[in-house]
Amino acid sequence: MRKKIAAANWKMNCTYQQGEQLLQDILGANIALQDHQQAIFAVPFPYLIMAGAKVEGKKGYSISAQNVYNKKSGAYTGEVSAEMLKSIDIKYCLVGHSERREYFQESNQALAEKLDLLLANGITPIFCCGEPLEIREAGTQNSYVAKQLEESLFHLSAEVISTIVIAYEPIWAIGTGKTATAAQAQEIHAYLRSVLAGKYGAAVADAIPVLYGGSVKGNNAAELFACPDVDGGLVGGASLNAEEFATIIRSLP
Ligand code: G2H
Repeated sequence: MRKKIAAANWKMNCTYQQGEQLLQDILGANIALQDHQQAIFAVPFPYLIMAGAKVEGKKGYSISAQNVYNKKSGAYTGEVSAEMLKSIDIKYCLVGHSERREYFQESNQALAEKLDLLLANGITPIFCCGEPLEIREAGTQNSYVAKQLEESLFHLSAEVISTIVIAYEPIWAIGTGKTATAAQAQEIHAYLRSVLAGKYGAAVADAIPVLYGGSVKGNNAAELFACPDVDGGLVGGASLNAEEFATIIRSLP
């Protein structure tokens, strides 16, 4: 069975103390995860070690970075490398969130480099893709996201790509309160899987979890996660509320 994942993306929110409390409250709910279920917290860099200590020994709970630099090491003031993340035992890292693509001009090529560095360091990338509103309105979202996959992922071998996680996040649904309907999510997730199958074969495509992101809440998670090609969610706003994120974790099939 494919992994089912509830991933919190705190973005640039919470002080250290608030973050510590939030984690404590969610973990305090003691939600037992099955072997195929994962709860992941993508927290700001300064909180990674604290968060790692909090989830230590808790089955199915892991910590993710929100970003990594696309160079190995060197004179890049202010940046964080994959090797640094590995050295503090970080298991996951978001790559190419739409906010990074938009505000920091991250190209598909630069994202491919980030993926390679993470994978070389044993960190699982959560690769984000998704179209802006004008592309959805023009009806060309399929080719738009297919290009994102092709340019950032398709240099990977079948064996390696089977280990990553993909998050589909329609930009028009991020933080806007507009969620893609379960039917819209299922349709494009199935399409993404068909693109992966076209390149790597059905077995590889079937192994890759594809999360949905964009205004996932406690009250819509179960319906979205019930779609056959939706393997959980990447959750922003609603992950900042312990009760709501606990509900989202409990909604994992
Ligand atoms: C999409 C999502 C989490 P939100 O960015 O990555 O945010 O749930 O606030 O729409």
